[in-house]
Amino acid sequence: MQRILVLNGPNLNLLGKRQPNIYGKLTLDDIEANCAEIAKTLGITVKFTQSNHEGELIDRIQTASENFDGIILNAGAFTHTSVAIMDAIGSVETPVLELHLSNIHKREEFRHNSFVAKVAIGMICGLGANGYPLALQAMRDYLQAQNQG
Ligand code: CA2
Repeated sequence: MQRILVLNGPNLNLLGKRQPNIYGKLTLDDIEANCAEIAKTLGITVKFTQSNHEGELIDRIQTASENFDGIILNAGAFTHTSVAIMDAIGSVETPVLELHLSNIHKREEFRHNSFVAKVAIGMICGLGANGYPLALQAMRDYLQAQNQG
């Protein structure tokens, strides 16, 4: 059974409470509950976490391989600024799939660059909360393919 860590970055704890026009009405707890349901149908285990702190996210990326086979990462605004998170991903074997609720390419210019994208296996963005189950399925399939290869 594949074990997947869903890691959410800064301000994502505010989901559903502010700016629903951009990020939707669901709270992070709602999304976590959806992920737990989907995990059962996908035959995977999922741990869902959030941190507002760059160093904490880095620690979780560095230690993920102790308990997880893959990481789904919505690094929030650190996506566009953090060479340190990029380096952490680059330094581990655990595959990372980048995820965003909004379509970062359709938004302000400063959101178009992603440091995470340079080291991620792929990216899902612009599909709102639906991106989370899609990312879980994509990571499950990626890990399965790796194990067969
Ligand atoms: O679209 C995404 O998932 C983002 O990672 C969300 C980040 C943003 O900085 C990225 O460019 C794209 C922002 C998360 C902040 O979430 C809030 C939710 C509700 C109210 C305020 C912020």
